Amino acid sequence: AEEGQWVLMATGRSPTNIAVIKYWGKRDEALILPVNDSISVTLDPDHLSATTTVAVSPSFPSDRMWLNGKEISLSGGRFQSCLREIRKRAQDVEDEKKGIRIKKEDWGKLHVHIASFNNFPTAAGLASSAAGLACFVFTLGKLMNVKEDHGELSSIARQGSGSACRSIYGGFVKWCMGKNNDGSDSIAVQLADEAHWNDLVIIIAVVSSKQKETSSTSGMRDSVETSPLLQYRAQTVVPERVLKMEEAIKSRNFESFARLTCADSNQFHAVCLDTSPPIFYMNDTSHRIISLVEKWNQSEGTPQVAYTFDAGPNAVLIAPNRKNATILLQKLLYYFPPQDNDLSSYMVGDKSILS
Ligand code: 2P0
Repeated sequence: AEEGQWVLMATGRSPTNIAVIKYWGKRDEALILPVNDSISVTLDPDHLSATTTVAVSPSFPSDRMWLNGKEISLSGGRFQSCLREIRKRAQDVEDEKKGIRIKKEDWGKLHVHIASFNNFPTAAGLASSAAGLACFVFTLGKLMNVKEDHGELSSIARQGSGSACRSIYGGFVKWCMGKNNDGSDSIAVQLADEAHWNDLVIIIAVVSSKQKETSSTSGMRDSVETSPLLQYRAQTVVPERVLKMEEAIKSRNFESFARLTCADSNQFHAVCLDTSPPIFYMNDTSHRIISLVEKWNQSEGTPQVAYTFDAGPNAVLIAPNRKNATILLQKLLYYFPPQDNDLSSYMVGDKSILS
């Protein structure tokens, strides 16, 4: 092909992840370094994931990006950070069939076009930035023949959105906060792979598909500046909880996993309430779902299902098996009949959440 006419492309897919030990608060805003470790479950890519195609061509005069078919601005610092970090690590690329050779020193002169699609409603407030940024970094790395390992890629994705670093891996993932000031050790590690705890079923109850009022980024900034509970949580509660959660995951101990997951979600929302001015992410329906689960768990004497809520009112419910998932869906349908129109359930994972 003549110069200026060729286009080279790569496509990738990344699922979103749900934190069971929450990330809330940064110690460095520019590098996105957190105040505590966090742990998450990466979902099955068939359900909530981003698919991204990155193209490069000498005929592209600038970097451009489309999200769900609509062009969005790439001028935000976070995309630029990821683009810069991947470009720095780009290697020689050769595509004999197309007769394309790109020397690593030439990548700086080439512009990229990025098209990303979510297979779930972006507006539903279901952690779309985690999947999107992880996918962007991973696919760009593939296109530019970047040789760095998953840990290094997670560190780059982190600079796009904190929670994105955990979506570089499937299964159960820990984001280690790290000690260094340059972020070199603030990376994600896989605790257990996709096949480890196959029986778990995740159900997402969409309480509201409205966009959240307080963004995570500004919400956690306010919490760091004003919440005394956040300091206590980060220094005293989370370190111990992370160890217990790692143990619960390793031994597939659902009782311990469920208690830790619910407690951590509740403490995260307590930190939000402890922020000045207070941040309300959950609503009345969210609270009713918590009561429903707590009553069920108490009546059985041991957790039947775990709940966790992120920066919005939607409930993420984790059942230990299909039997409990089915009972849960029956309860949700009974207490929140569809004509109420304030809650629709979305079941993630036919056989399991993990594939
Ligand atoms: C988490 N959340 O651990 C927590 C729980 C929301 C509640 O990570 O500023 O979108 O891009 O680093 O990653 C949401 O925060 O924030 C989040 P930035 P992000 O999943």
